[in-house]
Amino acid sequence: MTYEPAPEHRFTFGLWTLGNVGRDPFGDPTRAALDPVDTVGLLGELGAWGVNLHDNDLVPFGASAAERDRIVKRFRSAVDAAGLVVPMTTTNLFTHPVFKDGAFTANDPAVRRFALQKTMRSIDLGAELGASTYVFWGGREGSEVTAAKPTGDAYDRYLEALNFLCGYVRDQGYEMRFALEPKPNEPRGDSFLATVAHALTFIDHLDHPHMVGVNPEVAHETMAGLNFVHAVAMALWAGKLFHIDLNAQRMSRYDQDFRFGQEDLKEAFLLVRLLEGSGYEGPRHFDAHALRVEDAAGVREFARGCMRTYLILAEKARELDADPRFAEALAAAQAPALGVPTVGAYSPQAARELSEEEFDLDGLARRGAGHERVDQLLVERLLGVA
Ligand SMILES: [Mn+2]
Repeated sequence: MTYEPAPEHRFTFGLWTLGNVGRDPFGDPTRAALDPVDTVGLLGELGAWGVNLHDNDLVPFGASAAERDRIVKRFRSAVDAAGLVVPMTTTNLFTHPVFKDGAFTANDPAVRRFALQKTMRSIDLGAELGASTYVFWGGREGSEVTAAKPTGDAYDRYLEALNFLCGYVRDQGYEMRFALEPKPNEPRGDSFLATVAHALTFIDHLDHPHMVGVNPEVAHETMAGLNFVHAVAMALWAGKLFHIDLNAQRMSRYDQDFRFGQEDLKEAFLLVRLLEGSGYEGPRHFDAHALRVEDAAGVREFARGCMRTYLILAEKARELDADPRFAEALAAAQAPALGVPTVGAYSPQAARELSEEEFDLDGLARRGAGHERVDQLLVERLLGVA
């Protein structure tokens, strides 16, 4: 295996990822800004499938209609020349000071209306570029002062915004689905739609829930101290994994957006194994950036590293699942038995039979689970000594 990325692997990067200039809350940029056309060229050269963007990664805030059209046309040519696609786009509702108190959940109704207008224009841009997924990361939807922003009202306004935008997409006839991206905090003290489970509950209340899924991100769920593989598995189980943001993160830190696989290799491995075994056909999107200490060569190394690590882990997962010792260990751990219904659907007959069943409770309680051997085989495979 050469682990060379190719378009069929469906790897994508945002303009903002390779274009990250290394600014942080304490320091100025360490790298020059990249022309989106150059980013697209680099992605094509590295074997990526697609490029994603926020409206303002491409078109500056406040650009005239003529300027916008000129920029989009030039970008479109570069995307085509590089053999890429634009599968996902999103809106920047967090950089401009007007969004300091949020966008769809800002207390000021004028800010909320402007946020919707900006998003409609950004959805038009996505449709023009052929994007089939539109991501909503909450950005500054949240607060530091809970008493100043009634939470139930905020969720009412969030719901109203998403319902309005679903209506807009349907009315325009765009083939586009929405994916909500949860995050527990940062830049706000507390964010709305904090986790994947929050988002799944929210979606059930929408007018067109089938149009809306989730875009889980490794870093965001990990910041909340949660098991990311569980979150993705639950999204798949609910039929709601519309997109995914891959990166790496240590728990209880700021949003690190590290190269995929930089931290917690075992979780990265389990995630790749889950995605590759699930039938998920969407993009493998890296929402990450090179470390602030890197230069242009480091940015290239970062992008190649994300994709190579994914391909290496996918191969390890195939090897593990083809290993008869691992299958035996899973059988001994009764993992396949979890796929067997417990009692089936309720019926008076089934209830009668169950009420008469006798159990060897001492025997059941004494039985070892066999989980240690499963994990050790997995670790040895990951370490390359299997
Ligand atoms: Mn993200």
